[in-house]
Amino acid sequence: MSDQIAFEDRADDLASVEMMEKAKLDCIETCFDRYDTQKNHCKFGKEGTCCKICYMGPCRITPKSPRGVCGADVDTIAARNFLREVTGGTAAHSDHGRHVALLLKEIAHGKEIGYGIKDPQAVLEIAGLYGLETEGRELNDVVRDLANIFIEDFTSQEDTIKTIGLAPQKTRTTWANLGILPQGIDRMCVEAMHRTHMGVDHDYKNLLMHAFRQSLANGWGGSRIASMASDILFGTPRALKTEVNLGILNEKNVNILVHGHEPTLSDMIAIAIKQPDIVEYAQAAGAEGVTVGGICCTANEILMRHGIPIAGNFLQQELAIVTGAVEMMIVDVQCIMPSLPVIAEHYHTKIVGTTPMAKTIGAEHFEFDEVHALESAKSLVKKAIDNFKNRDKALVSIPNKKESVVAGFSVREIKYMLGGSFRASFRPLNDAIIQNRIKGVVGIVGCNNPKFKTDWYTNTLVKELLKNNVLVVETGCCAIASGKDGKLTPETALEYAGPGLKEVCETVGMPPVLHMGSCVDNTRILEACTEIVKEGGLGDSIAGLPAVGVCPELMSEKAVSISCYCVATGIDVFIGHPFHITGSENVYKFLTEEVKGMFNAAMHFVENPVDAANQIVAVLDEKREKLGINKKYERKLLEQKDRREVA
Ligand code: SF4
Ligand code: MSK
Repeated sequence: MSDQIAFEDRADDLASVEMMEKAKLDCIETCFDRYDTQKNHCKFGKEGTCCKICYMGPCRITPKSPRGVCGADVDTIAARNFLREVTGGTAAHSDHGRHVALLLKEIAHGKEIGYGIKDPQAVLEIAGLYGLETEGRELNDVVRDLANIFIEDFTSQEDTIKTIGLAPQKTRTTWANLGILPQGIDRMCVEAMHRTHMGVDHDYKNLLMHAFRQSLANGWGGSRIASMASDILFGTPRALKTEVNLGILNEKNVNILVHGHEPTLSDMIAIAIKQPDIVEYAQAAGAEGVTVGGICCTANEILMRHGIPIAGNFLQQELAIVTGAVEMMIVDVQCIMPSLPVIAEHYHTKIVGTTPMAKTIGAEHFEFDEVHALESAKSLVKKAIDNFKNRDKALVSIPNKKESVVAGFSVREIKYMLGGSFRASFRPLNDAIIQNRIKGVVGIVGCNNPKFKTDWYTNTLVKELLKNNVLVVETGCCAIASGKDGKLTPETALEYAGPGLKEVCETVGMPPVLHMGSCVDNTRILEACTEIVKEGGLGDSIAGLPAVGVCPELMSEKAVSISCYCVATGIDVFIGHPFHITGSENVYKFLTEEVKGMFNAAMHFVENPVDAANQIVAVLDEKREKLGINKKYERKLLEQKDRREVA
């Protein structure tokens, strides 16, 4: 076990530091220790210059051997590797979307199942986006039409996916002119695997353009479908208050953690723990009650809809078990570390997998019965309660650290915050941007990564941006980071906001950092950008908006796909460390410079968050300049006469 790096330099939040110290005392190896043993990363892998696509290789590109056995050069190899990463990301997000869409279809077809339509208003709103007739129709018929559209977006062979039609017209025209409007999501992924097979597409630019095309099938396809179908089934999020960090675990309660991405079972668990018979069952087992907390994006899903507290983000999944106070961790798909059962063995925690397509050695498998969903969820909760008696009190130590958060900012909720139910709209936000009270909007999204001091980049960047009157929107593990750092309560965050931003937030009653959901919910940010364009006064394309995306601690392939669809949509993306492409000057140049000519946006790799903030502000100013709105905002105290004129 390594003690080369001080624990305080490993994570920005003290709960994690405390649990790293406990892990060391308990002789537990975590990802931070394993990172130390892995950190002399292979140069070829890091730079994207290793190819193992065929069995004449693997080939590694060096100055002495500039081509693989087949003749592929470094540009082809780096671009093929990159496209395969984007494919992994697109597939993960979109398959998640497919599962929710299929569930929606089953419900619409009347299959007896333990779920229903929770948000009929969302059905009508979303049907309207697709131009579906709703007047005088049964809700179920409309849902069936929507489910069919969603599913066809996966299978369409020749037609462009319909969901892309939700983007502004000018943005779509850009894609059409570049020939990157995507057909079916499945086809886009299969085509990527075909094109990167040995001996197919060798032109790095052609490969990279497919990466953008395919990523659009994610951001304006699979992910968007996941968010919409989830809103229909589980409810469109509304602002609510809860807590975040490991301190949400309760020593007197049975503690259950839900971890992963799909909301289907976790949503039902959130309902199950409130049932009186479950509370009685827990009390009979000697506990005071049951606490459910979330890890990663499942956490964000049930936080946004049920106010269930968040125990932690990606790098806290192992540390949560180290508290010794977790009876059960229920996992589904994505971002689950295979080490969990190994760590759980040292305590009493049961790791339970719930989906046949994602199994982990050492985890128990639970077959969730969607037909009797609530009963099934209750039976799993009871198993966790039964495990309470096995807890070793001597091993329990829960950090006394948690923060309040306000979350749940769907686009509908932002509109409501801005204009109330009578005049719900983006107008006040557009006006504030035009008047330069708000310089622009920055989305900070994505994971954390033990290569960095956990969450430090996000936390530093948020402070810098708020100071510069930038409205911050967040999803995924970055949103959890800000929650832990106390930036998701209106009061604390406003302390950091510049005068213009502060004025707007105070007037509207909105925090300057908005938690918009899980990593598939990045599409809510695209949806918000679309609303801003529709509202008027800031150009006719997302590419012209003063908006930027940031992925501070790039970890997963999903983040690579997200970065691509943001750039293709015209949003510059800042990333805390480079993709595995640095071995190819041409690929690097294409993604960081040349794409700007096509999308009016590019990738930027900036390792220091203060430098990133300065460069982001420069990008926002440049976009404001082009819109002709880059004037200094003068705060003017109105006299009675002026007020009458305004009225
Ligand atoms: Fe080597 Fe070419 Fe095979 Fe890649 S595809 S492993 S570069 S021979
Ligand atoms: S969970 S993809 S570590 S955001 Fe969505 Fe967090 Fe990234 Fe997983």
